[in-house]
Amino acid sequence: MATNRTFTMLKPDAVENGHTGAILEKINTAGFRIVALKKTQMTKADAEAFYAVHNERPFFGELVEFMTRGPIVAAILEKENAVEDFRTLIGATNPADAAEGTIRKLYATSMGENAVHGSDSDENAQIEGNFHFSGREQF
Ligand code: RTP
Ligand code: MG
Repeated sequence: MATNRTFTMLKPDAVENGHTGAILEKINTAGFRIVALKKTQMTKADAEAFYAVHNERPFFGELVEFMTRGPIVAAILEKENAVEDFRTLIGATNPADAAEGTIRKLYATSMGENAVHGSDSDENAQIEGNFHFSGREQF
């Protein structure tokens, strides 16, 4: 299987609750190589653009409010089958449905405040990674 990349954000709830180190350790142990990594905070315009695909959904305003309320940790990750394997590692969107041992099962508090983002396709992984990191920040 080919090596490819995914993009993740440790969301404001995970960072506020002090789970950054534990989540990065789980990502590392699962075999992902860190290509790019930073702590940053999204503006309202950033979050509206990043989540534009959801702009008609009823939770959009709440999502933008949440994602901008504090710092996030953004990262590009590399591994064989990265997109699918990372979504398996993080678990279902709603932590109540997430499998035991997944990052959302361990660290998410609700459907909205669910600790981590994971890209849903190779194409979106590239778009999302380039949204947060320049070419000079990706190794
Ligand atoms: P993500 O994009 O963050 O990795 O999450 P996902 O694919 O599992 O879920 P998606 O459908 O893309 O939704 C994006 C994020 O919006 C929030 N959400 N809230 N209150 C709600 O009903 C609701 N539904 C979605 C979550 O933060 C979700 O991760
Ligand atoms: Mg999604």
